[in-house]
Amino acid sequence: FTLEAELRQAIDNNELRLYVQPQFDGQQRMRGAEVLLRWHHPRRGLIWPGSFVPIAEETGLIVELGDWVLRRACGMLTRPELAEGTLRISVNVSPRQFHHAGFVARVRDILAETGADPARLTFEVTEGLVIDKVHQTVATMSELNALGIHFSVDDFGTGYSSLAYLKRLPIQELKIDRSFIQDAPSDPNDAALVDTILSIAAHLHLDVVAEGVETEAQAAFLATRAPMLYQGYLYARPEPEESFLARLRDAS
Ligand code: G
Ligand code: G
Ligand code: MN
Ligand code: NA
Repeated sequence: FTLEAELRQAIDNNELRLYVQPQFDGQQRMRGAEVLLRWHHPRRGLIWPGSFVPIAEETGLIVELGDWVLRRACGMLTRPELAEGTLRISVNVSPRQFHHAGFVARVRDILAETGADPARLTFEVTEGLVIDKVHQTVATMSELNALGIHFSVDDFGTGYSSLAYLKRLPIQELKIDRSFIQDAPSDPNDAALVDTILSIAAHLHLDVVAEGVETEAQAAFLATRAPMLYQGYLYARPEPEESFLARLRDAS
């Protein structure tokens, strides 16, 4: 069996799991969470998305996989622990999934099916989404924006998007890639890059999430800069959906 053949079966065999990693504001209040896919393989054990999302992208399986993730994330939003609150749920959307014909229609179907509030959803996309497809990207994003869905640029600063594209895209948030966060407290070059990203975000009126915050020194550095959300092992690791919901019950 190849991983590809097994991945085709993984949804039907109920082997995929939704993990959830919270995002906090500067006052340690939880404001949102990112859902992250994991594959509980019967023989290989827990497989991280880095090992199978690229295969899903290449084979087109990402469309079905992406639908599954979105349906589960929307289902989670309607659970009592989340339904009444204001927490945002961020879902990763890959380029092939985004540009697949009928993406907007399927998002509408999943919203209708689950009853989730689209105004609580953020789609995380990467800069590669735009390559050769500016008009299509803007059009699709605008349709989803009209439903209330926000867009966040994931891994910001590591791709090839120009600032001209950034200005034209109807996005609401930038996620600072963890490679910049890592050494920002000690490396003046990384500190300058973080400040540059924060300046772009401020000028374009975008929210900011710092990802991969692992140390107090990184958090302290960021706290002196600008208001933003913090996501990383320092605060919480990605955890199974049920323990995330239990965390919300404990907090209330
Ligand atoms: O959890 P890990 O570090 O292995 O994640 C690796 C990559 O997989 C990240 O870039 C993340 O965006 C991506 N990823 C995680 N979950 C999903 C998902 O549900 N859909 C897509 N398209 N990518 C995902
Ligand atoms: O590319 P994307 O941002 O979607 O991927 C998020 C990935 O980063 C997830 O796989 C998650 O497990 C991982 N992650 C989250 N917080 C941290 C952290 O503090 N340190 C590291 N090294 N990885 C993290
Ligand atoms: Mn992400
Ligand atoms: Na990222």
